[in-house]
Amino acid sequence: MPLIAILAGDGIGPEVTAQARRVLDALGLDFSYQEALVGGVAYHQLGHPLPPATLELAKRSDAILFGAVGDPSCDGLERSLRPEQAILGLRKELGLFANLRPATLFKGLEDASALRPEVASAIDLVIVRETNGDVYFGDKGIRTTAAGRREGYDIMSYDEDEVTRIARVGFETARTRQRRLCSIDKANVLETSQLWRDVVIALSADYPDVELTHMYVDNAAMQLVRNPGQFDVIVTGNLFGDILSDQASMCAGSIGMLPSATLNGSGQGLYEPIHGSAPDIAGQGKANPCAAILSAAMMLRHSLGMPEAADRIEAAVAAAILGGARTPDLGGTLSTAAMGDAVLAQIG
Ligand code: GGG
Repeated sequence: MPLIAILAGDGIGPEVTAQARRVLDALGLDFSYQEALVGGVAYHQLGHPLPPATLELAKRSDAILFGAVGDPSCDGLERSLRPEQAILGLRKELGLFANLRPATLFKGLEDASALRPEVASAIDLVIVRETNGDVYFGDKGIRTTAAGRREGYDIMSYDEDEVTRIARVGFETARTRQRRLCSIDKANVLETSQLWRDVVIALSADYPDVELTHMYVDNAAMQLVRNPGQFDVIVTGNLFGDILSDQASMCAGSIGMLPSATLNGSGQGLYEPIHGSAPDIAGQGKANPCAAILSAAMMLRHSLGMPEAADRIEAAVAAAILGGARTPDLGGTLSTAAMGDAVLAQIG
């Protein structure tokens, strides 16, 4: 029986994860679940955002269903103890380097999209974001300059093997879709991006059936809004992918609609909504659980070998949305649990 580690985390994480769990339970399949603390709540109760028992559970699980981390009460802590270090630590410790972030506008959500109506329905893309390198993991600190001023630094780096393995995920993902891959970088300014581009071009020889294009990240941010239909699969680094996927989420109606899968190539994966802990609405039943529910669907497809069950969940979310179910982020009034009910009512 597959073991699912439930790491609900902070803020709205437990609320949305609970709805994903209800939907999984309704499928009538056999899973075993184990829960552990992560993020700010883990720091407060156990002294570390990623306690050893949580990491140990994550390592032996078949898949991790993750909520969100982030807690304003931890703002003054040194960086290694901040809640966000839990998700970075899990990605590094488990080698989870490929973060797939699909952004699609569900039918019925056209009004919620931040895009102009004539282009809104065209958004249907996957962002493949690298999550083991870049400025998130490079040497960093605050030092004193010769002039006596404090200077912060975060080193951006990728080696060619790291670029090759994420680019390969990009090409392979494109092969499951429309065979168009756009690699996003800042190669006109950054050395890291020049290497990135060279490596992606070299790898493209293995994928003659995939159309490869390149775009600077600033242009990509603009093109995403101007003409989202030009994108099929985007492959990019950790920082650019983090930013562009939040932007893409508003094109798809709400950050509450975007799920993600982070994979390490072994079959194991971590599944989480792309949104954070949203402390401003935590505990109020206002959060949209769709991204968490859709993350559970990605888990069934990518880690648990249950694509039909994944299809059932995705179809149920689509039907609930088409039927008018809306949480406040989508302009509606449903509570988190009521949105979960609306999805459950559609599970066939
Ligand atoms: N569920 C996503 C989440 O908790 N995000 C908080 C965060 O700090 N994420 C950092 C990242 O995605 O790189």
